[in-house]
Amino acid sequence: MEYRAMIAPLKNALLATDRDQARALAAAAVDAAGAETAVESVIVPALEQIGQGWQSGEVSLSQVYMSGRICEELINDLFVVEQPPVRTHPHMAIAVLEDFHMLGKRLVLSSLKARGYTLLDYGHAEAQELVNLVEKDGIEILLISVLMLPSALKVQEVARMLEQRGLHPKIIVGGAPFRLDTGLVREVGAHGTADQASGAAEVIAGLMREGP
Ligand code: B12
Repeated sequence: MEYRAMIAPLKNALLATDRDQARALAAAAVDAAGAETAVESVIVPALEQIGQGWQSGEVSLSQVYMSGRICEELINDLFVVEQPPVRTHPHMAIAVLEDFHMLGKRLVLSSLKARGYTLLDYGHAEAQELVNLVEKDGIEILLISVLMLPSALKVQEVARMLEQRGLHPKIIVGGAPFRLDTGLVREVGAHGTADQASGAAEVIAGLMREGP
């Protein structure tokens, strides 16, 4: 089966909470396309379709929840990071701001680690808490993942509080609201974004070339 043709069967397996079938499909997609493409082109679209189904009332919240859990397990198993060459780069951290959609962050983290970047993982953080952590750790590049618009708008609050403390880390944002509205990145005071987790490394490299 061509790997993109696995989206629909994977979606059905997730909705049926059929872990074994979901795992078999994910493994086949990895064999066909490699882990990163399998996640971005098969698992993420399957989850997006499940989200749309929930919005239109065909899918229950418990199905969305279980699908997210299963995908989290699959992604943890698929991304076995081998020892990449260590890079020298500014001090970096990543967080999910305000909301609890954690998979995007997980993918960005794996993708960067696989490319030799080292970064702190703040997990989920509220705006004030995030600013405190950035100050304490002297973070120079802050990556923020969100999936809900209200959380995306909170980035502005983070940027403002950082500014007030005289801190000027580069902020890279990502997640659905930024994919849907390309103007939002600048609006909230961020310096860059990428539609896919695998694009984060390129954005970081660009910001490093620009300098402080
Ligand atoms: C799974 C899921 C959940 C799970 C999350 C489990 C988990 N551990 O993460 C659970 C069940 C907990 C959940 C809860 C809720 N959810 Co929900 N959920 C989803 C769903 C189906 C998939 C999200 C997902 O994991 N996608 C896969 C990840 C990998 O995609 P991603 O985060 O976009 O990441 C990709 C890129 O954006 C990028 N990226 C992400 N972050 C970053 C960061 C950087 C720096 C960069 C460069 C790139 C990058 O890389 C990734 C791809 O490589 C979406 C549907 C959708 N269309 O997205 C709804 C969705 C996000 N949820 C939604 C809602 C409303 C909720 C709830 C409020 C429901 C409720 N009534 O309780 C709660 C809110 C919880 C909270 N406070 O956060 C809405 C949001 C609407 C909106 N835009 O505001 C959506 C869009 C569903 C819908 N169509 O209505 N949800």
